[in-house]
Amino acid sequence: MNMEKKTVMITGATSGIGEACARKFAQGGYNLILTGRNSERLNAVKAAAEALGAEVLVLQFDVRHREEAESAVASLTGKWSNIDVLVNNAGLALGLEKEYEGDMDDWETMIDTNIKGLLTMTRLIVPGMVARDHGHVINIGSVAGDAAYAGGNVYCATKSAVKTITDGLRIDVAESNVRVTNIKPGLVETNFSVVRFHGDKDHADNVYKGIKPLCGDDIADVVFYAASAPEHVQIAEVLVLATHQANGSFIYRKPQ
Ligand code: NDP
Ligand code: 8X3
Repeated sequence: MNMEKKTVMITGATSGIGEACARKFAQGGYNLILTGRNSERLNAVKAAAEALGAEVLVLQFDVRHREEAESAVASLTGKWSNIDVLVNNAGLALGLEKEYEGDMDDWETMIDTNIKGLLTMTRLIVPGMVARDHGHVINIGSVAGDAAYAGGNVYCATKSAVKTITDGLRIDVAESNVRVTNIKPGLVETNFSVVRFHGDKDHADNVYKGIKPLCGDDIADVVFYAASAPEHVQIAEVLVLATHQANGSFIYRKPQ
């Protein structure tokens, strides 16, 4: 039997959770649309996914640039325009300063990427899902969206917005078979902390001292599980924490 493969679009597929999702969905028999800013990294992830049997299309753009996103999505034709799953993953934290000392450019970058970029992709992709009466939007939120932690202020607010935007979309598509999921990871060891601390690798490594953090594959497994549930089952929200993390603020670290 020649079953048509499903297609997943993953934003921020060049690293960490997005890259792990690319591998997982390739292994799971999907074709992939990988989006990101770094074409060299996109092509490396593409080659790895093709080696796992997926057909892969790469779209290079920055989710903060609405026109780039619009023309990338408009370039999709044929089977590539029928997206079954959108994983809104592109995102970042910058800084851990007190709110009254924070860098306003960092705030703008986080808000433009984590909130406005996610909304742009949702606005561009979901109409097709509604028209086909089929699809799944999986947003990568965070435990940070549940409550603020020290220095988290604006980043936590963006992930809180992801929760509300996800819940709002779920209401707006409830008449259709489109499903909407918010996956909320805790500590995941990726490039996330290196980016947060503006390239300071030692500082980033300290975040994961004394605890075994999650890895990108742990989150990709949960994303794929949600996407694989029967169509009448909507995994609305999942909080995924390392075993020694209790919430955004409380982490038990083994003495070194
Ligand atoms: P990484 O830094 O490893 O990956 C982030 C990805 O997002 C990269 O591919 C990055 O691309 C991309 N990205 C960032 N800004 C943009 C942009 N403007 N346009 C397009 N792509 C962009 O971190 P993670 O894999 O950990 O992060 C993925 C998501 O998971 C984020 O939304 C993050 O907030 C969330 N998350 C992470 C947790 C963690 O502890 N790691 C926990 C909870 C949630 P580039 O290399 O070009 O910057
Ligand atoms: C990423 C997890 O705890 O660093 O969203 O905010 S945390």
